Amino acid sequence: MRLINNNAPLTAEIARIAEVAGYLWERGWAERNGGNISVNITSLMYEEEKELTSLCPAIPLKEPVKALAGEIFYVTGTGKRMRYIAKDPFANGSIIRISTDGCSFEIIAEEPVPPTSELPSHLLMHNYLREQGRDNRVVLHTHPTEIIGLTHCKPFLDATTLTRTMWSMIPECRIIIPKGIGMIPYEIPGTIELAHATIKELAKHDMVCWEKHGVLAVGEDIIECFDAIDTLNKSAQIYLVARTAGFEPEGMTDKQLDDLVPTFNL
Ligand code: 2HA
Ligand code: ZN
Repeated sequence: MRLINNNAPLTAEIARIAEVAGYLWERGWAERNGGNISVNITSLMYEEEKELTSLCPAIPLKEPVKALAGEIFYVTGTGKRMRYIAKDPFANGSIIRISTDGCSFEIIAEEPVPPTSELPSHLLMHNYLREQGRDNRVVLHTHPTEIIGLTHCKPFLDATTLTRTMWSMIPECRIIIPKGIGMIPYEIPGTIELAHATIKELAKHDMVCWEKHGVLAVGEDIIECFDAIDTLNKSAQIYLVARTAGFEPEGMTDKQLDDLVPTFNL
């Protein structure tokens, strides 16, 4: 054990990450090693923990993340399955520290588990959000079945159409996802191109769909990120269940949606 075992806030945060990994598996959104998670845990680390020596040589980053210099993240491991992360987050993920020049990272605990292939993308997103002064700690990527299904339907590749239709299925979707949903045309998974396209959309949204691939959400809290994706997927399920039953769902009216704005301070 490299971490100090009486660090209750850190232990609780890792337990919340494991809890969400379990939900992703239970929801059927995490086939094989689908999905990945990174959480900024710098503020939860004891000073001695922040100084831990590296478990492996520093790993260079193709694009520097200067706004994250010295910051510490829990990240899920490459090829690791959510169902196992849920049971043992330290055998299936690791704690990394960004170098002081933002050009590389080191694995400092608990075991030298190589991070997700999407880590450079996650870090670019954390870096961008930090530069914007947004209070972001979490990047969560997963494969929600019904939402991915909708991205196979041309009209929903238009973010405005997707957002309007999903909002109008249930009031909660309008309330929980007030900034709407961005849409990224298909890109190869794990590429920097996908990361840059996502970052553009994060200027306006906290959640983006990746065509024929999945969803990425950012936020302050991992449970809230999960809840937002869960709410969006619920809307997608309602839309599809109506279509399966043979009718086009009516959807809430513009007025019904607009009336939620003052009521819930959206
Ligand atoms: O981590 O989901 O997008 C596996 C993936 C890549
Ligand atoms: Zn994916």
